Amino acid sequence: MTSSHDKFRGCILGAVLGDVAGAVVEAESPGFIAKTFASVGDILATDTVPEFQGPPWQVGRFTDDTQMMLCVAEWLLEDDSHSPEILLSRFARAYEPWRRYGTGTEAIFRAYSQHPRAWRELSTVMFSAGSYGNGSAMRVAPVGLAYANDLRALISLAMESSRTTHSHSNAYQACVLQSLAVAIATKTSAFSPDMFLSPLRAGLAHFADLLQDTTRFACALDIVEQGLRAGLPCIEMASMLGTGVAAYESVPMALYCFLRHPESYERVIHEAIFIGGDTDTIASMAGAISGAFLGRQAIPAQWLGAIREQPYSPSAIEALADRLWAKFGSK
Ligand code: R7I
Ligand code: MG
Ligand code: MG
Repeated sequence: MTSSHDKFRGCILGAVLGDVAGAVVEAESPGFIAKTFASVGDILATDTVPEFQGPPWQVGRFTDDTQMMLCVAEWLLEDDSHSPEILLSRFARAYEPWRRYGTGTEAIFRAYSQHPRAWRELSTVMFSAGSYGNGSAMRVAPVGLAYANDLRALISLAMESSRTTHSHSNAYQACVLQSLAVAIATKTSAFSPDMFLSPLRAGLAHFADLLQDTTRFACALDIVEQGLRAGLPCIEMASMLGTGVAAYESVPMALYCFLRHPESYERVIHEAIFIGGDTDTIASMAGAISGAFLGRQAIPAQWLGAIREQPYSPSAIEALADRLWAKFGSK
């Protein structure tokens, strides 16, 4: 049986690697990706790819998904008050524009540097009801690891981690679904789709009780369940669920990639990337769940060797996962 220690490592490394591999083809179509690359190994063996603006993208670098997820992990470790403002200040300090942040999120970081005391209001600078982009769900995995055994704390922390940049109800719901999926994967080694889908529906019911509209995610979970029953491939589900940056598309899509291939991290990442669209983010979220379920040993060493980052080398990322496990692993 996979140890919880290995699951913590698998989750964080699995998310980072999904981002690193998916970043190479972010926003490309499935046709282009299939024509250009034969496999994830092939993607990771590439040196650079042209960037829409600016210098070429160096394969092996991670994007905003990982940069902010590492901030969430450090925040959980170092700020016991779990203040959203402290998290926002971490995001803003770590912000590097070339990591391809969402436009709304960038606008908030810029506004925060000018008006730090107005941090509570900044989440609506670009979208008046708050963003429903996937930018908060893609960074929430550490909350699922840390509060796997405390549902109330998980919901509260998932929302607090979203609030400063993504205050739309769909973003909150997405964060709870993604962190819950990670939590369930962390706690179990057995598998059935219902072991995931039932608690996720219960998580959504929490928001329905608050009179929030949960229709988008409730429908998406129904489609996920039907797709699994019919054994539909991820590429076919992509046209039903969507692969865009809206959280209500990419979060259910990532979940499907994992639930369809629970036995293989490699397969999950392959599917999450070759469906096209928001590939870094779907692969990162699917990779977090799959890594938490299968553990670090399921992640190919050769893939990890393709990560080219400092100071967050694979061993430094693993050390961060170890610190999370030391603090939260027995809770
Ligand atoms: O969610 P966010 O941080 O972006 C994350 C994505 C991931 O794919 C990353 O890998 C990175 O590439 O970017 O950034 P936001 O700008 O908050 O949201 C992303 C996009 O969702 C926005 O640019 C809009 O296109 C759309 N969006 C909305 N559109 C209309 N009305 C989000 N919220 C709204 C809205 O309320
Ligand atoms: Mg990204
Ligand atoms: Mg993305």
